[in-house]
Amino acid sequence: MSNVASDIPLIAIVGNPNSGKTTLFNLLTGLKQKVANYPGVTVEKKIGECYSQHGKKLRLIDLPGAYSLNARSPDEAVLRDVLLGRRPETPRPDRVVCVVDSANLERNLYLVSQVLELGLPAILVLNMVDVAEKREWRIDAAKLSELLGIPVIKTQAVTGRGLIELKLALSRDDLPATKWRSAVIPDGVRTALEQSRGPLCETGAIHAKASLLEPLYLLSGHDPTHYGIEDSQMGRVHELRRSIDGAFPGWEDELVSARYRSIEELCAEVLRRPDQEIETITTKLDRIFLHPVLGFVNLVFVFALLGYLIFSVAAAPMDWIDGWFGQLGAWVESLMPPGDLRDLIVNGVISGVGGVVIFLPQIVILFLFIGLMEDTGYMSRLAFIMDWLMSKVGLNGKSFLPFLSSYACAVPGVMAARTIESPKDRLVTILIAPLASCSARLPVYTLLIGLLFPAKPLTQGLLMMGLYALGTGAAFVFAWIFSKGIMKGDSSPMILEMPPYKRPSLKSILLLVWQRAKAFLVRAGSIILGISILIWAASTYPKTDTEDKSLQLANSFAGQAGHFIEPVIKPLGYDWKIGIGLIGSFAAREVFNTTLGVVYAVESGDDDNLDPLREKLAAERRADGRPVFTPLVCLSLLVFYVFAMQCISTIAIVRRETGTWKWPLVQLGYMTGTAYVLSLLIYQVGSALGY
Ligand code: BGO
Repeated sequence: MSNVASDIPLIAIVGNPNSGKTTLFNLLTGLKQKVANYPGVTVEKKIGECYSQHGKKLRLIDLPGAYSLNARSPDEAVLRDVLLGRRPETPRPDRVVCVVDSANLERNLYLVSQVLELGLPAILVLNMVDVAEKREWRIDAAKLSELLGIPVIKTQAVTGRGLIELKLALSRDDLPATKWRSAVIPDGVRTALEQSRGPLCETGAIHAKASLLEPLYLLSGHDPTHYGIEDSQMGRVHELRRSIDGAFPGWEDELVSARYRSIEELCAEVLRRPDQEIETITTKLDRIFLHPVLGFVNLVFVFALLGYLIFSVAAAPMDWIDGWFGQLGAWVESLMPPGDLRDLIVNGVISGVGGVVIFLPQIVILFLFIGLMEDTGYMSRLAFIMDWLMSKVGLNGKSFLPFLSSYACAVPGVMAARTIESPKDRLVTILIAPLASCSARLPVYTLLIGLLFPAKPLTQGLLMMGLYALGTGAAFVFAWIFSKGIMKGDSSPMILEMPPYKRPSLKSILLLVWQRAKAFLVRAGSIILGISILIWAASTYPKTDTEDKSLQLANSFAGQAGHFIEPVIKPLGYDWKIGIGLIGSFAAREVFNTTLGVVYAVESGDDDNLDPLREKLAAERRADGRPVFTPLVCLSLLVFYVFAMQCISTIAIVRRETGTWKWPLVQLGYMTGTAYVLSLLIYQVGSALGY
């Protein structure tokens, strides 16, 4: 999105993540906003318009949340670069609105102190005053304003409280910048930074007229992505950094401490807390949900309940959908004369798409559950309880939220890893994210578990939970291997926001469920439909001059492909028809069901293709009369699907997020390799033991 340079002032909203910036931005701009990405990075850029209390037009930019300008993540690097005017496509803001969470005043003031020092006219917004008031914290805004020399306004962005005062302050043409300095750069360091200016100019990192803060933040940043610096020049930047570190050991830590000391002094003057922390509902509930033992018991209970609901509650609506697709197929058959076109519609389109759409009820339950956990604030507690487990494998709790979203789909999960500061932790999280059993695996799990334990919802639920646990456990093991053994780099300490619990909003949960259900149906109606037609065509052509449908299938393109890979998958217990399913599902996992649906429908001809797929699989026999889908084969397949990397979209997003093909290929290799070895072990050992 280009920004037309104009005389309308550009106002940046900055603050820590979860301080309420976006809520405030939405409150000010309403629907007048545009969302795009900053070029070169996957960080969201939000620009909007609003009017001040005196009717003056203003442009607002909601900058990425950050804890410090010493950037540790791409989000923080973008914030630093925009505020320093280092991003040509985004003009340097004319003013800043610093948003802080009043209930976390000291920590939030760290970033504010750095931003204010940039010398821009500023307003400080003390948001979430309601939370601070509940705890009986008294913040003297007038005194704070006097000490900082800028307007300080209390708001509650979710209700609009303080909005008028903020808009009045935004109207001021004489908005001041602060004179407050929280940290003074020692003379020696200042000289060294001055001296680094020349070499930094040569690398193209800064302009000759750049303020001293540019070398300061570039040389004390921890994120390797420096905007506008060629990779070939980064060596020079690191060299400069090392030389300052060598001459003034610990200079950065000293600056950090000095800043915190000034903030403490400031807070001592303006903040009064009760001697004893006030008990809120949140602190009471947290005593249970964050308890080392009770919290964990609760977590297991929540996931067991989810597994059970997915099988018990979803069963009836799944039967209805199955019935509707059956009737639709029968109806089309009764209307059309036999032939390839009827075959395509009934066996390709209806069987293929129906085989996936039937899982809609389970997807809806899964997302209702996720929505409920997110909207009540329980999700952040889950991340907190998992922190100790994560720390055992060399990660921190921040990796858990991206991992948790991967249970829905690895694509948003991988994207959510952007919030992790340490590049190493971020990469490890991206590598293990697809081991979380995503919703595309659900159809495959359900089909195979149904074959293993027909009509036993409790056992089915437990096995389902077992598969989720297997994927999760494996993710921890691989995280440990990657972070301890293979990759180097520091892990950053966890800074996790714990929002107060709140009553879930039915509207926002239903919106989430609707969006996910829609995405699922759109996928079924586009990608899955396309693949179904392809698979139908591959299983129908070339035509063999025979009445025998099985022979026709075996000679088709799909049959030939299945036979081609059969030697590789036979040791796992799979035949060539399962092979066709495996090949199909390398694009997307749920295509396994689609493929088998199409393959068996094509093979069986028109007469009995309306039976549920599970019954057809149960009846399938090998040449020697033994069933194809024995319990051992089902188990081997289930384990294969827990581990194998079968998702083009995830591969594409990992390529985009890591900027190289190396990592998606590593992921494809280690996941599919593990899937193969474990499925092989299960089948071979199980067979040897006589199962
Ligand atoms: C959740 N008061 C209170 N009490 N909450 C506020 C206020 C306020 O003044 N302002 C914002 N919030 P963002 P960033 C949430 O989403 O604007 C809340 O990152 C939840 N969500 O509603 O996103 C706001 O842009 C589940 O809360 O912040 C949001 O800076 C449980 O603060 C959160 C509890 O606001 C962050 C809260 C699924």
